Amino acid sequence: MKANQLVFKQALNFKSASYSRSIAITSYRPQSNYSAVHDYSPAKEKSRPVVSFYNQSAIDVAAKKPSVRLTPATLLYTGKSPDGNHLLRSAQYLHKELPVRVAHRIAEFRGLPFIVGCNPTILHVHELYIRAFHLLSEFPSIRDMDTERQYCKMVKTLLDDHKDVVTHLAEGFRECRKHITDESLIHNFLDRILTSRLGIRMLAEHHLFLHQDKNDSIGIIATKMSLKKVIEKWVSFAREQCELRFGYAPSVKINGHTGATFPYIIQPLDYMLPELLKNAMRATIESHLDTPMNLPDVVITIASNEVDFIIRISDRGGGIPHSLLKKVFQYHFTTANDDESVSDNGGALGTMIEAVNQPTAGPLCGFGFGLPVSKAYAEYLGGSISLETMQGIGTDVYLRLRHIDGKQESFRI
Ligand code: ADP
Ligand code: K
Ligand code: MG
Repeated sequence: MKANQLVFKQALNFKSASYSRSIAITSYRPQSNYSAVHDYSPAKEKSRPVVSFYNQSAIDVAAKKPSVRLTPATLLYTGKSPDGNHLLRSAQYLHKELPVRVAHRIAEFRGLPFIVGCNPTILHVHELYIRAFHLLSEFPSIRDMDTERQYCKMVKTLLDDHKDVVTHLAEGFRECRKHITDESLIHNFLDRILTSRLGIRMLAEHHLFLHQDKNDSIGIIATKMSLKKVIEKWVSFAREQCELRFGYAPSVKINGHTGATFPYIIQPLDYMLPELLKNAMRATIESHLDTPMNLPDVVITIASNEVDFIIRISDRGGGIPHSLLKKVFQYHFTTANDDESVSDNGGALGTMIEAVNQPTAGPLCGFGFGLPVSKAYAEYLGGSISLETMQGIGTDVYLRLRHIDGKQESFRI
């Protein structure tokens, strides 16, 4: 590592006056990367050290601005115009909004305790955000479709560069949380960065998807989502995971409003449902190890009304002991043994908590992120996750979410 990079890495976490001086002396050379917009090159960009474009004053200015959050209804109704003008307007909104959101996150990284901010994995994510800020804030105004295409290309690359952020945060904080006595500090930081990330990704994907011409969706909004079908997709996935690990899986029954279809955003469900289903199935199997051929069903009940929809997942997996009940929503809390979880790093682990982006594989349990992340996402979407457990029998998990076209205002992304 070059000397100036090292100083930068150390300096990143100081909030003192010497902090800005050390950056100023060693590094900052303002330079726009976009004199020639049309040759945005991800490879060239990535080879630049973060230190070469770190611009704290620009980040400070952006971090002071408020975020402009949109309702899904706004996304839905501004989603189409024959002349393509909606694409320009949507890109212009992102162009203004994304740097602000990223700057807010950078400010939070800087507010972490020194010992946490120094963790190499966390520092890596911090640098990813600084790089993203640079790319997003230096991009020239978007006035024509040519620039808009370049912008999409950059946003796509950024989404890809950031796909493993949740895994990295999980690893980084697992390593350094022993130094932190205040559990809520980590909890609040992770809640905020993960939900903000969900919001940014939904907005970015919405814009990219607006380019596709589909009958059943506008951007990220599935206009006639069948809740039962989405659930069934994740039931198959979770059962496959069980079969891989145990050789068998419990059956699942779905009842209630099984015919319900309504407009909704599938991405967050694609994270929450597999996590909740894996938990129910694992508990079912582990509490019936003596009778593997006679497993009780997992029963899912759907209810949809004018305001919200509710998914109840009931298992007969023995329930959650009194002594653990308070802990299950904590980040990193798990009852999985080390050997059944995080043995191979990049592969299974990488994908388990990345279901939003790569919903194809992942172990049954292990990082202790399933419940807390699902709860944070549900609350971000104006809903909730609650849990009723009957010790000795089983657990009911209620996932409650607001309709985006319901009688009350839904939520803001
Ligand atoms: P992980 O699945 O990686 O352990 P989670 O946050 O999904 O992390 O769950 C945390 C813990 O909560 C699990 O390890 C398990 O002990 C407990 N738990 C979650 N759901 C259930 C359930 N349906 N029945 C029994 N225990 C559960
Ligand atoms: K947990
Ligand atoms: Mg889990």
